Amino acid sequence: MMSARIGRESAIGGVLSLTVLLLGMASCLQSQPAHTRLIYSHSLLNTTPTAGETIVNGGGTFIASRGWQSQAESSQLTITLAAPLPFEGTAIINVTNFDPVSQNTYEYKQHIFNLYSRVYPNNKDVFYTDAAWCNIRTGSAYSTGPGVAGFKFLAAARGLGTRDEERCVESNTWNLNRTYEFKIIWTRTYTWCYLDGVLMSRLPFSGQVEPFKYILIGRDNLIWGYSAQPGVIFANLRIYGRENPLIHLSGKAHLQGPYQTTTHTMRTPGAAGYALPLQSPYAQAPYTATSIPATIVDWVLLSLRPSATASPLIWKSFWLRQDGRLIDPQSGSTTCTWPIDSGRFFVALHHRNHLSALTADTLLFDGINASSWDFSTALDQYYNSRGAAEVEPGIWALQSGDLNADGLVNNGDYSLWLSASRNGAYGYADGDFNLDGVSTTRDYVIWYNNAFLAARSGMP
Ligand SMILES: [Ca+2]
Ligand SMILES: [Ca+2]
Repeated sequence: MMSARIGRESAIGGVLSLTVLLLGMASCLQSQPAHTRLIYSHSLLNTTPTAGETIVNGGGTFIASRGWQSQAESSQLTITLAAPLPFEGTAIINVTNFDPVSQNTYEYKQHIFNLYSRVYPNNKDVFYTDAAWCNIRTGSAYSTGPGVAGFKFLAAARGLGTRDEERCVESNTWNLNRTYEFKIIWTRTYTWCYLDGVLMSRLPFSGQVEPFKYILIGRDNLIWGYSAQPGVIFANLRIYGRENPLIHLSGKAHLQGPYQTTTHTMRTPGAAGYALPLQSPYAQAPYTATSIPATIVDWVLLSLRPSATASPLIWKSFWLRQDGRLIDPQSGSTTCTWPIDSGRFFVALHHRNHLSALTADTLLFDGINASSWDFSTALDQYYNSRGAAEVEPGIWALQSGDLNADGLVNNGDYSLWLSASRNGAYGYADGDFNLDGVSTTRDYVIWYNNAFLAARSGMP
């Protein structure tokens, strides 16, 4: 009886161990994503850009149909990408004529492939910044004996405090005639380094705030630092991203026109006796909803841009709820999404008769967590601290009256408003600055006050 019971518990223990093992394997597989969408590639046969990047050949030679060869310790092929890489991706490069045993005769530490978020003449200057980097370093220093050599893989997601490193495959022998493939995968948690599809090292990589933008092949810095392994021929650089990228925003803003100090919320069309159109009024991002919740105040238009003056990367129509929360009409959720790669972007908020607003700074979109921005808390949440009015103490709202969307509230808007008003516009109308369903002198007063203040958007 006793022995049967023990046996059963052992069996349960065995099942539990197996379950834990399988769960562990599953989470390990989950955290090693397959990035299959090509976002950048270059043959490395020349310096001709393929995607707006700049490529500088520092002391190497292009060999027809083979690639770029590092000729000396000082050799470097410097690739400055046109756009930063996502916060999750895979970089692959092929090397031939590769043997760290015989080619690392001068320096113990020689580099082959480096990803950086920023670069300096001496790249140790990145240590005390928020920079991110990954290096594959070779050298006879990383060897278990004569005739063999391997690597050190180094990575830091955010400055020296996050740096980690690991020696790997130090007993490898090498064949100059073979083609080897190096692969670095990075995510929000780890970075992995592979040789010919076999994992060499995995290092922690959490907290990255600066996306990779520089690829240094050979020497790992601009002037001073670790040198290149001479003789190696590099080719066929590829960078992949997530198959279905998505970024997330949790946002809040108020509109001056419909804001009511009695309820600390915005007036809704239902309460004012009219209905919102099911179709977004913004031509940049057409979207038609099947129904619109009664708590929604109006359609708004959001765009993302890498710099304050850059052209928008993407537009999308959203809803603004009476409490100021942005709602994604596709999901009805307060988490707003865009199907693009992670990165750092400014967010612009546009409304059909209020001044446009731009976030005062870039937001980091990591592809996993929702970034948040609240335009309602302070004027300095707005780029250039302009374009908002304090509608009650501590509550800021986009200023109303910009009917022609030129970033100013002035006579140009008045003319348009006057014709709308004379037409007796009611319901959903652009001349309705307070969104109460009719164009009246109440709207004129809003326009007048903002025009008197020479209200203008802070968006460049
Ligand atoms: Ca205007
Ligand atoms: Ca009105």
